[in-house]
Amino acid sequence: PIKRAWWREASVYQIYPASFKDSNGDGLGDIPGIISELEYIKKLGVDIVWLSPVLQSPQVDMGYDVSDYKKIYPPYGTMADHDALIKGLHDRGMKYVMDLVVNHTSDQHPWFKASRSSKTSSYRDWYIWRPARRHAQTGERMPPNNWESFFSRSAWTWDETTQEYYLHLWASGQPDLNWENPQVVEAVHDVIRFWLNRGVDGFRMDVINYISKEPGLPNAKVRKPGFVQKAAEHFSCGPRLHEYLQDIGKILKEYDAFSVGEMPDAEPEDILKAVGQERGELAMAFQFEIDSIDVGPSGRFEQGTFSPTVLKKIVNKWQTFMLSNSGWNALFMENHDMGRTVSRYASDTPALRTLSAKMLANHLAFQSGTVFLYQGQELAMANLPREWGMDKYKDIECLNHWETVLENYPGDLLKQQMYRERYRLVGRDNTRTPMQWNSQYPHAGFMPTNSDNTVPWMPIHPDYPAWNVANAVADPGSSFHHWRKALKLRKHHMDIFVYGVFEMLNIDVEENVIAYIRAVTEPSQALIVASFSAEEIWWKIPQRARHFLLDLSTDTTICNSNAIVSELGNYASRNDIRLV
Ligand code: TEU
Repeated sequence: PIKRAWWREASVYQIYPASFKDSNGDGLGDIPGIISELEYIKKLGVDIVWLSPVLQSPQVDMGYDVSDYKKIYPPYGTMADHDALIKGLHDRGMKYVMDLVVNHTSDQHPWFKASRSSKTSSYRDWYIWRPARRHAQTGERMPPNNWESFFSRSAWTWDETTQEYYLHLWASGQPDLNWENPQVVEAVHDVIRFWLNRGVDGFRMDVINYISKEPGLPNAKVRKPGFVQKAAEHFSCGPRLHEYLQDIGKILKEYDAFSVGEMPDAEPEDILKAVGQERGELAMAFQFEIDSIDVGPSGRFEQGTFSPTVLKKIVNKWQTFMLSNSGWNALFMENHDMGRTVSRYASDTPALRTLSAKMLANHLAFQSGTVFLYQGQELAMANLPREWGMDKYKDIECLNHWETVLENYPGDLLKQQMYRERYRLVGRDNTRTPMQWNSQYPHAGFMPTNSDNTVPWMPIHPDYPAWNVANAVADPGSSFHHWRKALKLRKHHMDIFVYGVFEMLNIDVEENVIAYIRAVTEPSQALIVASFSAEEIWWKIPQRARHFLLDLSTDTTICNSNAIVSELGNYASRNDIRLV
């Protein structure tokens, strides 16, 4: 049976510091800006705030390239500001989770500078260096294997000074740490303790399942034209992963710290080994099967199509799997690495945008697991405007990919347009436009009014006059209040929504409706129905759920707990319900 724990009952709000609130008018969000909006975050009703990286970094990958693990990136603020943020959250009964990026560092980190300085450096073995191979026919210098970086091209970069390649699964500015080296493991444990002793309540661990690579770093299977190949099977959940996570888990346990591992490309069995409640490793983990529905198997920018039926099967799989194995789900549909859910999975047209956001909130907020909400998701923020040119895009993943598209398809405007459409649908820039606080021209309240001559680091979405915090908080029918009520309702009925059982309905019925039951013992049960149809439909209540209906379909506000009983009463006799 699932043991009760504060982190199972909590909901988490993810903040992207560069885009949340700029307090000093330099065009970049910062920590004092976040502190100035803690009352807003509290009003939403979340319990934990997770900040994407705020540590010292050359910002090659927006801070996911750390150059000093014990220093705050100065444009975000000082260590005192960071302490004040932690205190501000604690004073309001909330907790602070830090983004821990330890699969790799920045190439500007002193560790890497020493490592690349010479083959005899005491830091040489902190990273993954290998000699070149030679092309069988041409004798041309080749990388040690055919692994492809997630940011396009080879995952190896040649270093002239020491005449070897170094591995980087991401940008060449993000060299992978060598976790086989006990000194690396010790240095990471020191960083974890440093921040826990500073009052941080836990960590989100960046691509933590990649830290153990398959010995010998073998070539990946050839699945597509060209030399470089997707190679996750050789570094996802490698042979020593759970040994490393056991060590980290022991430290976290000393502090009763929160943990969520980001585990792309991981199989359910491996995730369960990381999050099983008796395992002593992590509390929960992000898996990316939902994020993969509408992207191709050979990469997020290849063609794919979203399907509610596929979503239904993935949700059912993970809910059932974790609940029956005493694991735990990290529930999310939006973060800083993907498109906005209303545009990607529903509709961001004026008529359907708020309804879509409410429907998606219902669908996510009442599943079993810890709920994660990304900044702006509560406002139904949408994907970038179609007419924005590539000059507006800032994300290295997208820009590197676009470079390869122009190289591989020069003059093929159709192909180029197809990829442009993919960037707009699933690209990471979509969730990195500044938070829209009010309808004030020209910066939507993201920057101080006296900074009109400064351009924000990322353009503000032009729909901010209508879609912003001020309007959402003032409008009882907004998706902001819907999320607020959903989180409140979830807390009111933890026995159902946190600890209750889960049962998906109509699992084999091809329909645009995802309906599931949460239950403890009758009559405390709930039926959550989400319609992904753009039209209003009538939906027959399956016999299984007939006797009890918690109508959270999008056209009714989320009721508070006592109203819910009367609400249920007048549905009991009905055969079907109207879903908007
Ligand atoms: O992301 C890893 C990850 O799974 C996604 O970025 C996804 O793999 C990527 O978009 C390629 O499809 C984490 C961080 O969230 C991301 O922002 C970093 O860029 C990345 O790791 C490297 O640190």
